[in-house]
Amino acid sequence: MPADLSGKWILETNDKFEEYLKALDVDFATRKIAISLSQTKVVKQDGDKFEFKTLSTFRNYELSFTVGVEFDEHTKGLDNRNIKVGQTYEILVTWEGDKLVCTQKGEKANRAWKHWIEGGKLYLELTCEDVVCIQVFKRKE
Ligand code: VL7
Repeated sequence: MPADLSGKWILETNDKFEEYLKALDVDFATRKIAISLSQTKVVKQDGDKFEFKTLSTFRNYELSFTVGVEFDEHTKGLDNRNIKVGQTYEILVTWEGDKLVCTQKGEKANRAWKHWIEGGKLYLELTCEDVVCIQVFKRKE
């Protein structure tokens, strides 16, 4: 039985976020703004259908998908790359136990994210090349 990630979450800690942005080739000025932001994650989950909203005063990012269904992603307003999520005959947005795992195939090696709930908090692990950023969100009332 997969986890329920639904809700409104606010960023509490953001370990190695600037290193992650560097790995994505985000420029210095944008990095300095990005690391200072409060981020809110709004997750809607209906079975295997997901809607993620990452909100901030600077930029917002929205992504909708169904687990097991291939889609392309354009990280518009973030690092502006085209990413293919999934590969023929392979499902790359999956549940690995209670972790929701997304592998983002594109120009950048080893790019992925994972979400899970631990101790009532929402975790997001963002990976690019050899950098692993861990974001922890608490429930926003
Ligand atoms: C993860 C990382 C940042 C450039 C602006 C920063 C604005 C607020 O992939 C993400 O979420 C997934 C998993 O929850 C669902 O879409 C977004 C945060 C952004 C890349 C690149 C910095 C410019 C931050 C949007």
